[in-house]
Amino acid sequence: MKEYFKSIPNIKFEGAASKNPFAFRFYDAERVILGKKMSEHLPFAMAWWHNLCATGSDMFGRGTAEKSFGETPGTMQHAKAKVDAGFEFMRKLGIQYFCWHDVDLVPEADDIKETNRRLDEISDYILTKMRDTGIKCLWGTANMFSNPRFMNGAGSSNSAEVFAFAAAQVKKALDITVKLGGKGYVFWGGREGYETLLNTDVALEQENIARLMKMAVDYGRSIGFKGDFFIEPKPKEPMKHQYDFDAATAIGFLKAHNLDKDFKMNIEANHATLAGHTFEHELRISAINGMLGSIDANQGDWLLGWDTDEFPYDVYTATFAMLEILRAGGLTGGINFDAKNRRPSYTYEDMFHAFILGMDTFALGLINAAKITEDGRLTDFVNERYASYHKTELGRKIISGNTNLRELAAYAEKLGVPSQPSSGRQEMLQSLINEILFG
Ligand code: XUL
Ligand code: CO
Repeated sequence: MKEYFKSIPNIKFEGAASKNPFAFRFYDAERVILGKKMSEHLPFAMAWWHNLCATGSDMFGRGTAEKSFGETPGTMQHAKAKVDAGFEFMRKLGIQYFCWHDVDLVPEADDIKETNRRLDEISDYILTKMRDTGIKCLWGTANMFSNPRFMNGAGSSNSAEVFAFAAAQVKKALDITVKLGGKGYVFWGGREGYETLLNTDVALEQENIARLMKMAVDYGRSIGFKGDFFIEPKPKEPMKHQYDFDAATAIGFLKAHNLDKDFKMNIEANHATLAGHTFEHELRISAINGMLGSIDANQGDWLLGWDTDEFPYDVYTATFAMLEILRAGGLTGGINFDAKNRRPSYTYEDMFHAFILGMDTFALGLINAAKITEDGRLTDFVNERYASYHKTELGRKIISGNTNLRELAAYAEKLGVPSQPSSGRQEMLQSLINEILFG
């Protein structure tokens, strides 16, 4: 079997003092934290598209990275070489899962029947690799945004024929997800949005997206898919207005269309920041609705307004994200690096450095979040801050729904003036975090 990343060894944990750029300093798969192995807390996944397909091309220039893996792009030999390279890559890093779009796996043919035949062939091949390595499929999805037919969206297209092609792609992507034993199936609404209301029937578009999702649930369950469906919210890019703006919007949409029992959120960090939220905000909103499923781990750039999909480096963000994940009792999905190397970092070595950075950043996030959890002072503070709802008769009446405006108005009049709410102590708490992290 050909070795693609010959110069790169298996990446091992060597500890914080290691100066070896091909070792983990913080990610120690076997280390037990809060009763679970790091590898269980952090089910890392490789995104097929960024890692095996993308070459760094942008609207100003061609790709810089060589991803032919010795074969001609656009052929099934190339598709198979990507499988071989991908499994070698994941094995060397100890990554347990992968995620894909249909057209990441095979070159799309002009006729959908031929594309589907190619998907059958490549998934047979991937299955043999999965059996050999124990590496699993986290989720699959259909790319319903690249082909020109999806210029006006997929479920939200103005064309019923395009809707039918979107349905055909979802059906096939579900077949392959089930065949590969995927834990989830993702809907990222790439072009499910609009540019101008002047030409758009928003109500019909949104209802049609829900119809497509309902058909996916019905079909998926009929072929034995027991995993979660995920919506991956993003407010804009490529469309100006995207319907799945953020977690709150997507959850409201799912509830309005009775889809909330089958769907959870796949929260991407850079999408959160595009929506004007922190990553942890999106995780919290998903978790309190019982819909925290999976995450796309990456980060944006505070100075740029688009989806830069950088590998996670910001340890504070990873810490607060892992705190939310621990609070929620973990993810039903995993941690997919929907992230790409910067264009000038174009070598095979850089692909490994990027994953080492991302995995170590999340390992640090987990270690820190466990310290904050075990310390307990933050939780105690929040509990105390809301004590009036739990420790007084008035508060208990409000949260149990056993009072009304008349009674509360009488209470307020009797009191005349409420006592001052307690201080939020934000700066003290921020110091506390630094003390726990660096003290
Ligand atoms: C695009 C994005 C997608 C989804 C899957 O911003 O995040 O790659 O993760 O379609
Ligand atoms: Co993503």
